[in-house]
Amino acid sequence: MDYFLSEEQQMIVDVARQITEERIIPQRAELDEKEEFPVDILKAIAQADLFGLYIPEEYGGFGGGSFDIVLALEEFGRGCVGIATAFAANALGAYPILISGSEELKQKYLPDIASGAKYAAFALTEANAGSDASGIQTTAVLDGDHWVLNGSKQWITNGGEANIYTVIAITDRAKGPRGATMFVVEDTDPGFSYGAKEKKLGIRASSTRELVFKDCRIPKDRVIGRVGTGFITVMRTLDLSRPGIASLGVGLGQAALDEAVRYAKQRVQFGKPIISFQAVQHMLADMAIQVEASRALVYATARNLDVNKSGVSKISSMCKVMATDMAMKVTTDAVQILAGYGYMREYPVEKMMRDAKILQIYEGTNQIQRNVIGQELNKEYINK
Ligand code: COS
Repeated sequence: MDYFLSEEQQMIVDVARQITEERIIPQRAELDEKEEFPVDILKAIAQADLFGLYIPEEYGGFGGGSFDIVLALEEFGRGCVGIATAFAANALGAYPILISGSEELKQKYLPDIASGAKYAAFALTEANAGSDASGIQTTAVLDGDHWVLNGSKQWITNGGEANIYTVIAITDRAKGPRGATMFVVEDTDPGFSYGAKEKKLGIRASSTRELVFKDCRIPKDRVIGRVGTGFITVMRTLDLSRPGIASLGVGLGQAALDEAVRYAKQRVQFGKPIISFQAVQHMLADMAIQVEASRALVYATARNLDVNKSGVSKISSMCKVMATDMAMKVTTDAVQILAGYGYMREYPVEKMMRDAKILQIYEGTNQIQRNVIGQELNKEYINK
């Protein structure tokens, strides 16, 4: 399908594709096996100026938006969702500053994120607050010219690798979601440390780690937006970032489809390539339909987000659900088509299936996305 990309958009795809072909695909199996963070590949992405795709030019970025980053993430996701996640987590970490940060915070942090000189991460989840995001326990208390943070954050992507963390903490428990505030914490801040690196089923080239705050003191001006607006900043951040996760699903689904078609053309059973059997053809056809339909929805959503800055929760959740459920199904079907070979590590599809699972879980489970969609429908139809 031709999506009639502009010259600039096609250039983003071409640059990301070259990095995927030359750097990501050759290294993905080894980085996955060794659970190694892709430092060199991230440097190559930074050299290609893709870290600042969605950051305004005045802060050293490319000045693009959601559609630009979605195009790059689809390509990286086609190569390796683990490596792509290490890259994507920077945008998730930067969005709170971009959405709600003061001019000073933007000038201080965004240029380094845009150049890839410093990595960013987003810290919301806690041991007892996953889907129930407003149930966080980490606290921040004002003490003179500093905020003092106590608590811990769990399963933080880029944990231990990032230098800039956007963290939500409770500043007034009595106010519920209106009593949460976001802060920037730097890796060198006193009282900030890391827990153990997690061992995961998939996306093993990305780092997932606990963040620990023990009387962590940060300057007063590191508040992102106004005190008490942290939960809304988090929700708006996720509205922006979820299409990125969806695009990883599209790239991954495309990669699994490509592997399955290539294999089905060369695998001979009962004297014929297995692609000539209708059972296999129908599986491939369904995979192709689902990949293309997901891509169309993700592109339409990202283009919409670039125009409408609010009221986008429903479409953002819709494309996240569709593309990531698709990725799980399509990668599972690819393993089925490659059968015994598909189950073995010499072939890439078993890793694709392992990587697909997280897409249905992180940045809000697909059950939470359906809640968001359902609630929005309820609101829309209230007067109809
Ligand atoms: N944009 C702006 N504001 C939003 C918003 C959005 N997308 N979604 C909610 N809000 C506001 C609400 O309007 C409400 O404000 P008021 O207090 O003024 O009414 C406030 O935020 C609280 O909203 P709500 O009552 O809907 O919050 P809930 O505690 O019921 O939580 C869900 C809602 C479940 C949707 C939320 O907790 C969620 O998204 N959970 C998943 C979190 C997640 O993705 N975790 C993954 C880890 S991050 S990698």
